[in-house]
Amino acid sequence: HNNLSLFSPEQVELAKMLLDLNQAHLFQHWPEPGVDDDGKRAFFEQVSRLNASYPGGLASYITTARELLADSKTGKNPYDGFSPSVPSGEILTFGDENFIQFENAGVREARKAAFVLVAGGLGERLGYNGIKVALPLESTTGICFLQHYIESILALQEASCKLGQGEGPTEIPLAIMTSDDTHSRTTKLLEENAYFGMKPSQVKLLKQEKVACLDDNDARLAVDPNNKFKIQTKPHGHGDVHSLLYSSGLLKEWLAAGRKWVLFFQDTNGLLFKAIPSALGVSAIKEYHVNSLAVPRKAKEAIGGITRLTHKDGRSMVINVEYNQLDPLLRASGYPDGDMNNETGYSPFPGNINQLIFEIGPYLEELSKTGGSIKEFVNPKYKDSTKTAFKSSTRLECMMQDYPKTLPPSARVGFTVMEAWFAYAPVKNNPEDAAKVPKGNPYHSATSGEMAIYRAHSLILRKVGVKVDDPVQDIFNGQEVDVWPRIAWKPKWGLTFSDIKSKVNGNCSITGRSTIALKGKSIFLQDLALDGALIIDAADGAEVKVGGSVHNAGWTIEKVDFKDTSVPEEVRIRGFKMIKVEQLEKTYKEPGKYSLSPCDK
Ligand code: UGB
Repeated sequence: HNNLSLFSPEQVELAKMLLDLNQAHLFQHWPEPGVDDDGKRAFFEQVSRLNASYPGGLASYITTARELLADSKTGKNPYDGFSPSVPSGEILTFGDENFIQFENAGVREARKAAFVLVAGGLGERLGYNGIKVALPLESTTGICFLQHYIESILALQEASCKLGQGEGPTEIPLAIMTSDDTHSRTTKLLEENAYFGMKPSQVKLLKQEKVACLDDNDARLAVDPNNKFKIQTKPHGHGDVHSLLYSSGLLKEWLAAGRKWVLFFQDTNGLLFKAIPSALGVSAIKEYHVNSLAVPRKAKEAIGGITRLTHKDGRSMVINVEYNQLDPLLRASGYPDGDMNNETGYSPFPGNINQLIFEIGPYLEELSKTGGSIKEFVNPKYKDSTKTAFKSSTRLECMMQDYPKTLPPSARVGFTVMEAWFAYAPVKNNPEDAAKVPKGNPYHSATSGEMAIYRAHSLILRKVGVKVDDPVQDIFNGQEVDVWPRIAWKPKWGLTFSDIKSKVNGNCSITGRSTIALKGKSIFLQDLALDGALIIDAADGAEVKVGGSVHNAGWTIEKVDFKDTSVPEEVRIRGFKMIKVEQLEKTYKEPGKYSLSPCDK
């Protein structure tokens, strides 16, 4: 009964399309012409956006939804016909000869890489009110994840360009996928901090759109409970990154500029860049079209399992099976106990850390066929066993690691297993949930994320010959953790194992109560005996040799309860803060050669 002249011809077409898709209910509550006309036009603007941002438009979304909802109703197993087995991949041990070779190859290759950070998720499990990339990586330097990521890419860029002078790209671009939940805060963080030293033109933000919610098995779109002229929407998942890279033209641009690799990574893994150079080396040397990074996985840990799936008809693929599906798949395939640790104390299926490296050429070729659409899934919560009504609206979702599902068997899909201590320390769980994690499984909390960095740095320095004290156990926010000396460094100080090795000489030692932060490229430790806190900041061009005995009251760790709202949220979710009692702090702003060898102090 509405007056069609109120609307543009495109809007009338959208209305017809919705009627054809059995969505007449969307218009049923519309008042007569002249009433709320602006609301009606806004409705079409939203429909137009939803239609344009989904490969194949709303018609395709609704058709797929009906199919997936029908499968879900009949309880169809998405892995029907497939049996799981443990695949074999490249296994890397930090610092050994093999690792160093891959690392060197990776640094060489890095100039031809582009990075993609998926940061559209709000992190419901963490329950933090800000964006996760703004969280401090650790509280010794206080730098946030985004700064650490950007500085790591810049350090890699510099090291790579030095190796391959004169040929190919000289800048490594960074694309960040945001969503309505994170976009403006991510932009603000970058702008307020001068892009953490990256050229603004080097960073591209791609915003993912949410998708329409579904009210029933016939995929009727849900009306927003707070606005009758709006379709309710929810996030579609990190899988959107593929269609966005394709539709924005960015992938094409990268390939045309001579780039070969695209590396995807997630919002809070402070160790990741220790694994990047070697993993990229594996991709280059093994000529993998797809390389997923993995770590040994504890059974039931909330990370997907890398699995070989072999179909009755002979097809076979190596793919992530998401953590909630691995146990039922195993039980249905002759493993009556499901997802269990074996005699090694770990699940036989390596854990997917969702760090993916694709070769751009074959990736773009595949996307020009699919438009970047990824196999989706639906997870409705039904009211009862008849599965006819939902408790609340649902939507289709997709995951970036499902990309290989549509690849032909000829595609070279591999994976690289790293030890978790240097490759994986995400911040995903809130303190209460982390404290309930079964003993021996990783907490994946802000507390464990920070402690993992100190542990990794301590173990790396041990590998290059520094005497580092053993950790002590302590409990923060109900989580028992190993507390190592608080060793922190900027990516430009130590990007690779060889790099770190070249900066440590003689007999160095660090006691368990010590804190050290190395913030410059050319800081060399020579016969340093540290017992206290030492902070060195050196501008590029300032070469500082640090040695001798440094002894002071240092920094102490004070416990904070996560319920104590007088403390900032990013501090209380980790359960401790640093008290800076006394430190030796030196800053070298001018280029030149310096030597710092304080006596007992
Ligand atoms: N993200 C988006 O950018 N957009 C979205 O719509 C949703 C998320 P979660 P998840 O490595 O620990 C993944 O929520 O999905 C970003 C893998 O699926 O932290 O539960 C978001 O900002 C799983 O196999 O993780 O689990 C974040 O950066 C396992 O590998 C990223 O996507 C697990 O990560 C991941 O989102 C892991």
